[in-house]
Amino acid sequence: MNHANAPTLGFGGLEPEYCDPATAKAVVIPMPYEGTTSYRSGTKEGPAAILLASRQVELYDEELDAEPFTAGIATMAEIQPSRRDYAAPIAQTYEAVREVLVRDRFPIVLGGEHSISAGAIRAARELYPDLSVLQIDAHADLRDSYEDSPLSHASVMRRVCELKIPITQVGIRNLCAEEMAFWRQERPSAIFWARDLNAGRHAPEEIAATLTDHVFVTIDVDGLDPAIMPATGTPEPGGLFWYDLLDILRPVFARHTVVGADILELAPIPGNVAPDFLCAKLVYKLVGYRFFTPR
Ligand SMILES: [Mn+2]
Repeated sequence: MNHANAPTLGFGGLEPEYCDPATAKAVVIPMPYEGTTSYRSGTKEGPAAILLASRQVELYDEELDAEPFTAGIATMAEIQPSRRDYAAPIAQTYEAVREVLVRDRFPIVLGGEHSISAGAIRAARELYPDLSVLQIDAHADLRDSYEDSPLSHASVMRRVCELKIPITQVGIRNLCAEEMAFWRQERPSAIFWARDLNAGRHAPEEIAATLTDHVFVTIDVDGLDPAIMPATGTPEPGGLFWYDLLDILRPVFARHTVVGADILELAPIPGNVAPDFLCAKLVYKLVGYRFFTPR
C-alpha cells in the first residue's frame, strides 16, 4: 500500500456533520511509523487497517446505550512519518497531539510503533502538569536503550519516567533483567503483572486508584492475549482478553479525565480481519467511555 498517495479513510465512515474537525470532540490521528521494530514487522499498516475496519463497527453501543459517534469523531490526514532520524516521528506525534489538545479535543493516536507515545505523552503533560499514564502492554518498555537507540519502542516508558510522570503498567509479562533491576531500585511505576491479574489478585478499581485526575491511556495491543490479538510484532502468551481490558478501562474513564489515548503496534495479518476490527471497536469504546460514561 502506498501511504504517500492513499487518501485517509475517516473513522467509521461517518456523515459529514459527525466528522467535522471544527466540531468533533474526538480526533483520530493516524501515525504509521515503523522504524525500530525488532521482531515481526508490519505496524506501519496498522492505522489504515483500523480505519478500514472501523466502517464495520456498529454505531450503537449496547453497553452504554448510546451512539458515541454523536460526540463527533474527526480523522486527521495520515501523518507521513519522517525518516530523518528516530526523534523526528516522535516530534511529529507531539505536534499533532498538541494541536488537538489545545483545542480541548480528545486525541486518539493510531500507531505505528510504541516509540511515538513519548511525543503524545509529552504534549499531554505540557497541558496537564498532574498527568499520569495508564499503559496496557506485555512489555515494561523500561530499557535505557535498545539496539543502540534510546528512542526505541522498547525504551518508550523509560523516556516517560524521565519526565517524572506517574506510570501504571498493566498486563506486563516480559521484561529483561536490566529493566527489573531498574524497576526494583527506582520504582518508577506501579506494575500490575499479567499473572496476578489472571489469578484475580487485583480489582480494576485498584488499578484506577493509582492514577491522577488527568490520565493518558497508551495501549500496546500486545498487552492483549495472542488468542484475540495475534497481529502484533511480539505476541506474548498470557495476556488480557477483551472484557478484562474493558473492565480495567471503565473505572478509569468514570473517575478520571482521560485527556488522550493511543493504540499501538497492530501489525495486520492479511486474511485475518479480527484484530483490525478489535482495534476499531476499541477506538469506538474509548470515545464512548470518554463522552457517554456517567460521572
Ligand atoms: Mn509491547
